[in-house]
Amino acid sequence: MDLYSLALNVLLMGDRQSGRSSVGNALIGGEEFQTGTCVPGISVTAECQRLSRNFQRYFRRQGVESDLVLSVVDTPPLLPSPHTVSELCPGGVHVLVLVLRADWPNERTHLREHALFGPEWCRHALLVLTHADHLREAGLHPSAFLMQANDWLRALAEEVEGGVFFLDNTSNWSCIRGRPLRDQLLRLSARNHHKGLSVTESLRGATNV
Ligand SMILES: Nc1nc2c(ncn2[C@@H]2O[C@H](COP(=O)(O)OP(=O)(O)OP(=O)(O)O)[C@@H](O)[C@H]2O)c(=O)[nH]1
Ligand SMILES: [Mg+2]
Repeated sequence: MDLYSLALNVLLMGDRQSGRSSVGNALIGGEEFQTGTCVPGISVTAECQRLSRNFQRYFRRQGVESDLVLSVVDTPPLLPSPHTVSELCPGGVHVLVLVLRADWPNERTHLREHALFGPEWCRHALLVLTHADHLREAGLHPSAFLMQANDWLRALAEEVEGGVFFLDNTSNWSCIRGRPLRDQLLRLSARNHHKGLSVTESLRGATNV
């Protein structure tokens, strides 16, 4: 029987301590990206790291079972260089996962995806709000949270084509919550016909932006 394989590159981006590495672990289904609280001003993740996993017979494509080979690139809080992105994501970035903390809604972020990818970035992006357990503790439903959110966060939530996903890591979410997030990623990538997002032409070869 024929078996297809689909390889997707996922780039995590977000501020210091936003929960990027935890989201990476949920996606890959393990604890391989190092997570933890850091001394003020220094991130646990100091350089880009790429981890891959093959999910066998993960979905059906045109009626045929297909493997999903997911490569996740974790990043430090600074915008990765165009060179690094091109090197770690050959074939482009299929999905850009923007990670924010739901319990720090006043924090303006350093997210500057457009600087790397140009205006196309939002067609490949989805927003993950971590620390959703704090919302639950405050008795706030995710939809109510978004309605009350700052203008920039509401605008961002509407701009990203992949939608918004709430996560908390207080339960066994790596395995439980990883699957729906992977499925959401897969749907978004399919809408883009699994075409990768490339670093803006003008930035190719540059070492910094
Ligand atoms: N309560 C709670 N804690 C979380 C959640 N997600 C992550 N954390 C914790 O927050 C801390 C930071 O998480 P990381 O995944 O390391 O965040 P990061 O963005 O990779 O951090 P740096 O690499 O240091 O910038 C860790 O102690 C996590 O266990 C969540 O949803 N709820
Ligand atoms: Mg990290």
